[in-house]
Amino acid sequence: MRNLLACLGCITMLSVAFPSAAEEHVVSISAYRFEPSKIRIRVGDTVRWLNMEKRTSHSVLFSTPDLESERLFPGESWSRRFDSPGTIVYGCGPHPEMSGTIEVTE
Ligand SMILES: [Cu+2]
Repeated sequence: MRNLLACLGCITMLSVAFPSAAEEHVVSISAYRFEPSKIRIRVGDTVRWLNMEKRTSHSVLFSTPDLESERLFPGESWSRRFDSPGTIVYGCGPHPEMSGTIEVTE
C-alpha cells in the first residue's frame, strides 16, 4: 500500500512538472481513408499524416485557412501543428470524397 501511494505521488508530481507536453498524433492514409477519421488533440499538438497506400498519392487539404500539403506519395508524410481550439474538417485535394475531423481542445 505504501508503495502504491508513493507511486501515485510520483505520477502527480510528474503531471505538475509537465502539465502539457505537446504530442504528435499519426493519421494514416490507406484505402482512400484517413484512419482514424476523427481524432481529439490538445492545443499545441501536431498531427502527422502518413500515406500507407501502395501506389496512390493524396494530400491534406484545409479550407480555413486555405492550406494544402504537397502531394504525398506512398511512404511520405506531412505534419501540421494546431495552436488554437476548435473543430476542423479537412479533406484530400484529389479525392473530394475523403474527409477527416480534428477536434482541438484546450
Ligand atoms: Cu486522396
